[in-house]
Amino acid sequence: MFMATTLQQGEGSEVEGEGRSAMATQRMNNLAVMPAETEAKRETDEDVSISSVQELAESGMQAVPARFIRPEQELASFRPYSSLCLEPIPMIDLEGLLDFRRQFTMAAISSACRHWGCFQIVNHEIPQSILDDALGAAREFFEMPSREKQAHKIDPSIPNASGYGMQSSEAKDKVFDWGDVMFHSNLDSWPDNPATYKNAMDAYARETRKVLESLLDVISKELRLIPTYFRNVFGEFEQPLRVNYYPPCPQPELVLGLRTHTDPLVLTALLEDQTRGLQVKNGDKWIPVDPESDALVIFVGDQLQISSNNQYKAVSHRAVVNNKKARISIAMGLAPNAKARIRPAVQLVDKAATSRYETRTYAEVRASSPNGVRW
Ligand SMILES: O=C(O)CCC(=O)C(=O)O
Repeated sequence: MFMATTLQQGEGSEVEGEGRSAMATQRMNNLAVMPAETEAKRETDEDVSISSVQELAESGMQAVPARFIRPEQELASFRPYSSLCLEPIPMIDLEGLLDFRRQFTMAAISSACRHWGCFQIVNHEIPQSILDDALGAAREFFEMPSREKQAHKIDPSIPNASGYGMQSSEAKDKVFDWGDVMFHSNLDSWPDNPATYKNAMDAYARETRKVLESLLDVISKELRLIPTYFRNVFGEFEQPLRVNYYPPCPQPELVLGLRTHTDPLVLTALLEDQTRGLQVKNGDKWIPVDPESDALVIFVGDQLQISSNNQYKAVSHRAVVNNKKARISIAMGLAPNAKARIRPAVQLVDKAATSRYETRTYAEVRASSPNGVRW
């Protein structure tokens, strides 16, 4: 359970059968190119509209469109590496907060936030059925016919709008990510189909919020702040939720399912199906995170980094894809209230550690730092 294993793009166990769309096949015939032609072709792809990566993937093309191919320098970080020299991200048993291991467990959480900006948790008290139902509803949603999903099409020009679309519909660098997303900006805009979706996501979000709030209390105490410090300064949290779908890709070594980013939030919990894909950055290394069916991955977000005056680090992470099996993940975060004033806690700013940030409202922070991943 605690061992990291090698993640190489292209790994996976089986292909999930999906129908193929003639329209997508036609688009792929128009778009598919070999990597050597990438740069030139990227320009001419500008005006071709693609509305779903899933549809493209189901078309059966053999080469990914140039628009999806990451730049050369980034591709270098995809090279296979051995698991033997990789330390896995910390795994923290939250039951330890309830018994004689409490101090130790609190220190482990704090240390993970300082040195990794992420960790996995088990024994978080969220019933397994709630996790399974959320993943099941997500899968059912993405397995619906395209027109049903497109009924919830996102308008990428509206910041923070909810809806369905490609991961990268707002990517500034014009390289697309190999994935689709159903985004809910604050537990809103639930689709009617599948019928289970709203209840399953609601239950998952409610339970996960409890866990994230109790982690925040621990984090406050470990910074020698009052336990409710962060809840007080961030105001009534918003709860953005991203349901991610990464179809199999014929050339996984050339693309990312989700680009490298930090979350512009306080804390995020990520639930994954049993397919590998998440990688986190530690120093200059990318570390694969092995999914565990009963675990959640926790990420420190930008606002916690600022409030802790850089004592805790927002972690850079990304999703890679494989050529055999679709992958689903559900990310739920705590976002400060738009009016919350984001600044380092005064208790953490002294002569030795001057404030590294100016004070801004969360609305200002969000408007000024779009990272291409809708949150
Ligand atoms: O799917 C993953 O592994 C990463 C998801 C993520 O980082 C996000 O939704 O912001």
